[in-house]
Amino acid sequence: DSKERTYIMLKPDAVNRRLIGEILSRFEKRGYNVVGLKVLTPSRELAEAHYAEHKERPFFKGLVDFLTSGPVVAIVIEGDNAVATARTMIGVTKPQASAPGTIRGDLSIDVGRNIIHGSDSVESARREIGLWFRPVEIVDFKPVDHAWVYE
Ligand code: DAT
Ligand code: MG
Repeated sequence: DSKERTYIMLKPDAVNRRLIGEILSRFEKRGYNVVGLKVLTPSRELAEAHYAEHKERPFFKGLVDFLTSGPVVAIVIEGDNAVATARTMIGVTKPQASAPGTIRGDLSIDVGRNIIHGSDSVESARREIGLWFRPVEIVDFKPVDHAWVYE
């Protein structure tokens, strides 16, 4: 399914460190399409809704403080197996356990500054895209090189 979508978010550390282009280019070069993209500083309500599954965890407040501290880049990526492949490209939650070659493994050190979010399942992706984007903010398009990326 070359139309699978995932929600990717560059956190305030990535934006402040001017890593937007570096990170976005990895998905683009791989062959994934950017079909939604915006910069915003999320409200507390939005950040808490995004991380609702972690609301009882000790790091929740710090996580929400961090996410609301500065701009994030909200992104919808589309392509075959986008959810799982993006997670592989991102690495694991702890940057020091993330392999070199992954985004976190190449560009971050600390779990609280791990620079990027990626949806963990197709269900989460649907929920998160709905939280961060209105339908009109996501485009339906097929790049002209489609046949050079997919057999
Ligand atoms: P992921 O972002 O890899 O999906 P997660 O959903 O378990 O990881 O946690 C969401 C974010 O919360 C994670 O990117 C960074 C932060 N976090 C997770 N575990 C943490 C911990 N033990 N200490 C501090 N922050 C943590
Ligand atoms: Mg997660």
